[in-house]
Amino acid sequence: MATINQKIVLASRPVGMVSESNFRLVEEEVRELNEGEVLFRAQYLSVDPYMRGRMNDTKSYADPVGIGEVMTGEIIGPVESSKNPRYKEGDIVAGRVGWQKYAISDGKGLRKIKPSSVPISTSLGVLGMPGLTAYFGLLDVCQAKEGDTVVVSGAAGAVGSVVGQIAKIKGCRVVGIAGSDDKLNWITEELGFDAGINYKTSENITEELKNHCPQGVNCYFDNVGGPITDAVFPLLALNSHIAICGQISMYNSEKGEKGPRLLWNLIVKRATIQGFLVFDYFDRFSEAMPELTEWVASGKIKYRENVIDGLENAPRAFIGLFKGENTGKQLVRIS
Ligand code: NAP
Ligand code: FER
Repeated sequence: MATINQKIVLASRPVGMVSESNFRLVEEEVRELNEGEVLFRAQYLSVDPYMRGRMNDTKSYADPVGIGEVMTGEIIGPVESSKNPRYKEGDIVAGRVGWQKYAISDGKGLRKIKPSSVPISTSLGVLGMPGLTAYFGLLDVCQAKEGDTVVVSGAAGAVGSVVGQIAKIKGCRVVGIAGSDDKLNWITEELGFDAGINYKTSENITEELKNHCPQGVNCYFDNVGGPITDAVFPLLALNSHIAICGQISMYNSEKGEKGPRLLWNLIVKRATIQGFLVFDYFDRFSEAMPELTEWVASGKIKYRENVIDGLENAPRAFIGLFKGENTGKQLVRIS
């Protein structure tokens, strides 16, 4: 009997906030494999904020998703059948093949996941792209070192939660900014952050930060941008480093954003601000992975996954990222 694939395609380009009507579920038969190809099945799909950018008709480091094309994204799961000598049935592989249940690949760009004590889903989160982003953004871009005060926005998300924990391992003081008291409880009580600020209820983020960062902010790891970033700038310490990792507060913005206007703070503090992409560090992933893996296996880095079941619910899971519905890494369990 033919195997039926399900995939989520881009139905229309969002104007402003993305909605479920921008996506469509389609079904098609899985074709026969050609020589050199491998068929694998998705157990989990990762939904990530960057995908919002791919829905726009603008070229960046990658092409936009075309209308009717499968949404871009990474899945992980077992090889079902293989005509590629490097992969055999049952191997667990991860690949950036889109929001779909089954994928055929020529093997290029696939990651084979070694069996280990941690669930395979971690390869899309704390031991995948988000974890590596945290690692290089904090240690390379922010140059965090013992004794530094680190502020991270989006602190209870996939990247931010790992940033704060690596900073603690390195002997930093860590303050996280996030959008609910439950999230703040998690990062302070369970993850060891020194303090947290709820940006949705705070009357004055700068004043609250000032209390938590008496020596100023040596490293600011920015996941969100906008007013939260404005609030951190006046507290930068001398020779501080700012990593621009993400600007999620503006990904759905319809109006042309102005700013930033607070750059004079960087003059006074001789601060360095740098945007970065995790893929810039591809050649160094093998340097980070053993350390991250050891930290997760030993419990020095804890993680949480927000799992929604069913490929058909992937759009809802994705949209939830922009509403703060996830604590930790947002995943879709497909089978
Ligand atoms: P995430 O933090 O797990 O999920 C997104 C979170 O952003 C939400 O849970 C929400 O938490 C927060 N948020 C949403 N809208 C916001 C707003 N208007 N203002 C403030 N916070 C808002 O996502 P992630 O995968 O870890 O990614 C975090 C950031 O890193 C994103 O900006 C992403 O684009 C970026 N990133 C960059 C790279 C790179 O290579 N440069 C790689 C991976 C990720 P609250 O409840 O706290 O609002
Ligand atoms: C992200 C935000 C933006 C990300 C990548 C980008 C991998 C890149 C955007 C672009 O090139 O347009 O979270 O994660």
